[in-house]
Amino acid sequence: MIIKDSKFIKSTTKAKDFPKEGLKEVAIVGRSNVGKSSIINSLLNKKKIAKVSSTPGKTRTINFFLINNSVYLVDFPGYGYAKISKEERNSWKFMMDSYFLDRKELKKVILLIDSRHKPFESDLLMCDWIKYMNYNLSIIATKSDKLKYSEIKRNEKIFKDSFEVDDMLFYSVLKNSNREKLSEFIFSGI
Ligand SMILES: Nc1nc2c(ncn2[C@@H]2O[C@H](COP(=O)(O)OP(=O)(O)OP(=O)(O)O)[C@@H](O)[C@H]2O)c(=O)[nH]1
Ligand SMILES: [Mg+2]
Repeated sequence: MIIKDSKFIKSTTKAKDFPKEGLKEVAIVGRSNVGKSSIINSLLNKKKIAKVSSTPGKTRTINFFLINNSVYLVDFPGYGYAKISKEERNSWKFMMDSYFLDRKELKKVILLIDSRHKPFESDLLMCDWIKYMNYNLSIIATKSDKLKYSEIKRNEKIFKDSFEVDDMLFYSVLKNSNREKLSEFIFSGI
């Protein structure tokens, strides 16, 4: 898909505020700090459309971005952040459930994982949860600028085996050179 137009529509934590036009949606999920908001900025070629921070826990709401007036890209708060209270964890889970448990508009989930690390238990759980709900799932391994080509190849095999997902892309927002490929990857099949 060629992105001609993109705009931020809304941030919310409540199901009653989710868009109601019935447009297709693609969700971006992953651990805190893995690079969800950064990859949205890179994809849309806008430096600050999604808020980025080097401190985990930057995104606290569900954020809807409208692409070409036809598809919503949805940015979520991350998980796996250690310094979080029980109440915050519960409210995160409540927010995730309110969106994911019955979202007909959701055509695909993109799970972001850190290309440098072995799969985290929380990532494997998220992967299982998405599959259990029967959503289409693809994986993007972020921050690939930190790895050598041989390390990418090695980790790709580990990730494909652990997550049992074939559809996988390594990406770096610093290199930013594969934006067309990223767009194709994110929106294919929806
Ligand atoms: N080297 C490198 N750093 C990256 C890349 N993508 C993101 N980062 C950095 O990772 C940090 C976290 O990025 P965010 O996009 O805010 O991460 P997030 O997943 O949205 O985090 P939460 O909103 O807390 O869930 C920032 O310091 C980014 O600059 C990448 O491809 N390469
Ligand atoms: Mg974020």
